Amino acid sequence: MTKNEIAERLEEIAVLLELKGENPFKIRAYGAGARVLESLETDEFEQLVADEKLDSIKGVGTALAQKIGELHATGELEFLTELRASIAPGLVEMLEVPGLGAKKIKAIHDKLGVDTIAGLAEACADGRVADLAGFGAKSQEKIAEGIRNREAYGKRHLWWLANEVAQPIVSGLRARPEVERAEAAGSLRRGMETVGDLDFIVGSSDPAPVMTWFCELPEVKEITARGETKSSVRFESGLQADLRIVPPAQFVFALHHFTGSKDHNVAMRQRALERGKSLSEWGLVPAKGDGTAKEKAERGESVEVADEAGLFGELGMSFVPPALREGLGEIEAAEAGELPSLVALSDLKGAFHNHTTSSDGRNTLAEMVAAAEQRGWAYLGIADHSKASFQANGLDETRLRKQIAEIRELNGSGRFKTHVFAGSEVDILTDGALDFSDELMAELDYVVASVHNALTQSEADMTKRIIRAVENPHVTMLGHPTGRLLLRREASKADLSKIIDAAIANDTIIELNASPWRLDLDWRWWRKAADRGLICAINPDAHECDGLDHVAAGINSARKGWLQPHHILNTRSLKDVRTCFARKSSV
Ligand code: DGT
Ligand code: CA
Ligand code: CA
Ligand code: ZN
Repeated sequence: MTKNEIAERLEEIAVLLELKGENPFKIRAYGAGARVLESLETDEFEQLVADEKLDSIKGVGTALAQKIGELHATGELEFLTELRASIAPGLVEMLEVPGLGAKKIKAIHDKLGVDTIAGLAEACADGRVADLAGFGAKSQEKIAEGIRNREAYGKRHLWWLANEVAQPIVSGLRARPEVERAEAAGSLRRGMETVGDLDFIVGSSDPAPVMTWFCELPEVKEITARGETKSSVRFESGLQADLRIVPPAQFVFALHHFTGSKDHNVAMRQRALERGKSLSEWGLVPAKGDGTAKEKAERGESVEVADEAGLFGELGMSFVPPALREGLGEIEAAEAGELPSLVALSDLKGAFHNHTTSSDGRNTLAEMVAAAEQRGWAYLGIADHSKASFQANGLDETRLRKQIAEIRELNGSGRFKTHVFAGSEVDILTDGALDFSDELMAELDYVVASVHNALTQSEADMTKRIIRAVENPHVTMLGHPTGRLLLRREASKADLSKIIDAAIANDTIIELNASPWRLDLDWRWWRKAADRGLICAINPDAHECDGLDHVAAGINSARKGWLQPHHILNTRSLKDVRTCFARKSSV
């Protein structure tokens, strides 16, 4: 088991012990142990294990060292297995309800005897939670709302996670000898931030073995419908998937239909009708004549197209990328030949909002830069948290100055081809002031200003707060503007139109935070804002090396927002980014 996986297990032990109300010193020892591991370089850690010297690390006693050793060697820990078994699963589930930590869950369990989410919902409904010491009516309402959201949200899934399930299945389908073509359609293909279910489309003249293969995938937990050409299944995670198998000649029409969106399809069908044709999942057939569209297609009356570009071509349009198929003017633009040349992942030359072990990241500065270099990036911005984010181990002035010096030295050393920009993710305090002085910010290459606390301020206060930060001449870009966490936390209330106006007026960039849990600012705002001159930075907000790859999720959203390379700061060369940063920091 790797160092970071072991750290996760130790965190889990700390939470489970807290649920059991164990001795606080014991709990803290596991939490501290996890953080110590995170701060070690991988080589360093492996050496300590090999030398059996784990207990020489400050804060790691003999017992903990022994447990880490066991996890490292076997990937398992009897102590943890028994601990998990000793706690009601409902209590662990309650940790997913926003606003409920281990301490509160224990109080609810001890005083009300509640150990399921359903029981907790009941206790909220009849007011027993509000009566508990330390809770009150407000926190009871928050818990009840959290449970309701959890149910509603349980029905959708993050794009990133859905895609991780879908891609191996697409590859598996394509590898089958009976399969001519296979694709994942639906909201996944359109790059929506969340996905309801997966929609696989296959072109094959021999559906039976393909259907059997799909329904017998090891990750299938339940087959909800099974037919010769269409089946639906549910995976372990709750994610559902439809598979439709069509004759190869129909593949393109089915792919287009089931990619959607519904609004796009309605507009496309309307357009076909205006040309005397009927468009459906079966084909593109003459509107006149006997029978349904399906029957006409089966009689061979459909035009033949090799790919989707051919289908759009039949209707006098250029190819509309799936990202744009939301019925938001893409049909008119495609007809006029005015579709944007959308930004692509290969256009990115770096990113600016990334963390290291100096704050709450899991990899060191050097590890992060090596990972950026591996991805061929010309530059990497480091923006660790500032001191007000103490829960994320934010840097104070002294530690930040030390980090700036380290970054300058690294750049000077020529060790990496990737240039490192010294930045900071500076907290926007509740009144809109920034967590660092103008003098210190002037020493940085750039500043990402973000809200991390008091997320529930009134719309007026939050708007004023963010605009004040956006107007600060040292602020290069605004980080995750609404603070939303997809499927978990609603966006803060703020007047985004006013904030965008202020950003444009002050030459401040707005981030498209590419973390699959955020995708903030949402794609629906970008088209209009970029038209008016707003510059976007696609930032992975990476907390570990692999997190850099999250820029792919940001690219999805940017494309949905009709963004082109020139709208995005991190498509520019190192030289041009320097020029852009210099304009702000010299103020
Ligand atoms: P999701 O699964 O909720 O994230 O969203 P989609 O877009 O994947 O929707 P889904 O799975 O219900 O259906 C896939 C596509 O099939 C959808 O985007 C468009 C097409 N479709 C489904 N139902 C209808 C319909 O009633 N009318 C039209 N025009 N198209 C439909
Ligand atoms: Ca779907
Ligand atoms: Ca579906
Ligand atoms: Zn942040």
